[in-house]
Amino acid sequence: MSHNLYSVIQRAFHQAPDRSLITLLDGRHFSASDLDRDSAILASVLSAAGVSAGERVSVQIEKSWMNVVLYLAVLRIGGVYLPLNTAYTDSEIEYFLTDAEPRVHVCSANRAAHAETLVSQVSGLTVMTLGDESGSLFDAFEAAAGVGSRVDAVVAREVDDIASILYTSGTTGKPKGAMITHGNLVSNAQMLTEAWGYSSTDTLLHALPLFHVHGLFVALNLALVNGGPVLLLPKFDPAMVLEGLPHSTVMMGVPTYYTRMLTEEAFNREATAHMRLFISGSAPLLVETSDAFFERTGQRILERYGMTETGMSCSNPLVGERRAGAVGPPLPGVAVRIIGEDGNEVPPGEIGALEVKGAHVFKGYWKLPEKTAAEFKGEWFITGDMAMLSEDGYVSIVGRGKDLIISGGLNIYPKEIEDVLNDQPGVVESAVIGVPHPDFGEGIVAVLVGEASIDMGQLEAVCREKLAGFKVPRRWIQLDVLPRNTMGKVQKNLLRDDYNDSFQK
Ligand code: MLC
Ligand code: AMP
Repeated sequence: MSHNLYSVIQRAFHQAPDRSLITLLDGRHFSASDLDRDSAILASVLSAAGVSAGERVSVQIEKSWMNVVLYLAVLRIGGVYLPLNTAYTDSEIEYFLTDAEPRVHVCSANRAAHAETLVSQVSGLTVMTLGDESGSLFDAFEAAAGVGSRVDAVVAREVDDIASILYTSGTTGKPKGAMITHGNLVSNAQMLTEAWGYSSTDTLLHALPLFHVHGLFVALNLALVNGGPVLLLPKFDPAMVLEGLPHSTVMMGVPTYYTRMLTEEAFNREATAHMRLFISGSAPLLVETSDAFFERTGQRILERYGMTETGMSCSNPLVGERRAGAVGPPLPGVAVRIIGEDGNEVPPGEIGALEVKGAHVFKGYWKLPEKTAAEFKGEWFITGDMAMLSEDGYVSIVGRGKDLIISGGLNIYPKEIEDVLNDQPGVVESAVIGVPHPDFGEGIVAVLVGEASIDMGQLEAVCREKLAGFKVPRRWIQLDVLPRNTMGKVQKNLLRDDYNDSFQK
C-alpha cells in the first residue's frame, strides 16, 4: 500500500469527482476531477524536465490555482515540494537553492533572471516560470494537455519518505531544511479532521500564503483530504474575507488577520453567521483579541499550536471550553511533556521546556544530522517553546526558549539580522529584539553599538537588499554599550523593557 499523501487526496477526489473544489473570487472554479487531471498533466511536464522520486522542486510564486496543481503534481510523482516565501530576496534564494539542489525551480517571471544565474552552481537545475495562467511552466502544461500527455500513476511512497522540505531559520547559523514526510502530513491531516470535525461539507476560506505550514499543510491539506471546497483568496485582505464569509464555514489565520478583521465595521454577527469555525495559530492570540472577537461575532476563536518541524501538536477543543490564552490539550496521537531545568518533568502549573512526540514529528534537518540529533531526546522533539500544563490538561505557551521574533505570523531569527548588521563598517555589535506591535504582534527593533557616524538609513538599505522585507527592523537605536550579564551574554530582556513602547501609537 502506498503512503503517498496524493493517494489519500485522490481517494477523496474519486468520491465526488464533479464537486467544485477550488473556487476563486473571479468566479473560476475547478472540480476534483479537474485537479486530478491537471496534476497528472503537470506531472508529465515535471517528469519530462527530469524530476524523479525524491528530487526537489523549489517554488517561489504568487498564490494561484496553478500553485495548488503544482503542489499536487510534485506529490504524485513522489517529488519533494519546497515552497519559498515570495518575500525572500535573491541572496536568500541563492542559499536555499544551493543547499537543497532542486531539479526544477519554479518562480515568477520577474525572479527568473536571477534564478538562471544559479544554474551553474546547482547541478542539473532547470528554471521555469509560473504566474496565474502564464509562464514557461504554464505553456508546457498547455502543450502537454494539447497532446494528451499525462502521468496518471501515483508514485508509491513509504510513510518515512520525504514529501516536502520547509526551511526554518535557527538561533545559530543558516536556515535549516525541515524534512517532512508523507506519514507526517497524512497523520496531521487525520488528527485535525478528527479534532475539528472537518468534512466535505465544509468550505474553507483560504487567505493564508501557500508557502508555510499553516496555509499549505494545515489549511489546504485538511480541505483536500476531506474533498472539501476551498475559496482560494490571492492573499489576506479584509474586503475579500468579508466577501467570502457568507460562502464559507471555516477560516484559519494568524492573529493579525483577526485583529485586522476587528477594525472592519462590517465584521459582525451577521457577516459571520454562516461560519462554524475560526481557527488561529502561528503566534500567540492575545486574550483581549479573543474576547473582542467573541463580543463582536458571538464566536470563540479556536486557538491551536504547532511548528514547521511538527505540524500541529495541540488544539483547543471543538466541543468544550476554548480557553483564551491556552492552546488546548495535545491532539489525538500526540504526546507532550514539560521539562524543568533539572531535566525532569515539572508538575502542572509550573513552567518548563515543551517537548512533543508522535507520528507528526518531522524526519530531521536536510543534510544536518548533528543539528537534528541536538533537537531530539530519543523520540521526543525539543520545540524550543516554554509552556505550562494546567491540572485539566490544557497547554499554555508562555514564552520561547529560543531567540525568536514572530511578526504577523512569520518567524524572524534575530541572529540572521544581527549577522548582516555586524558585517557593516562602523558597527561594532548589534542586538535585534521583538517588542509589542499593535498590528503584527511583535515588531523588530535594532539596537546598535558602533561609530557615532553610523548611517541608520544606509544600514536599513543593506538589510532590504539582503533580507526579506518583513525581517527589516522598523526602529533603530544606538547605544554606547549593550547590557550584559556576568557571563557576558547580552540581556535582551532589559532592552525589550527599555524599548517596549517603540510601536505604541
Ligand atoms: C508584510 N510585511 C510585514 C509582514 N508581512 N512586516 C512584518 N511582519 C509581517 N508578517 C511588510 C512588508 O515587508 C511590506 O513592507 C509591508 O508590510 C506591506 O507588505 P504586504 O505583503 O502588502 O503586507 P500585508 O499583505 O499586510 O501582509 C501582512 C500579513 C502577512 C500579516 C497579511 O504577513 C501574512 O499573511 N502573514 C501570515 C504568515 C504565515 O502564513 N504564517 C504561518 C507560518 S507557519 P516594506 O516596507 O517591506 O514594503 C507557522 C507554524 C504554525 O508558524 O503554527 O502555523
Ligand atoms: P514556525 O517555525 O514558523 O513553524 O513557527 C513555530 C513557532 O510559532 C512555535 O515554535 C511557537 O513559538 C509559535 N507558535 C505557533 N502557534 C502558536 C500559538 N498558538 N501560540 C503561541 N505561539 C505559537
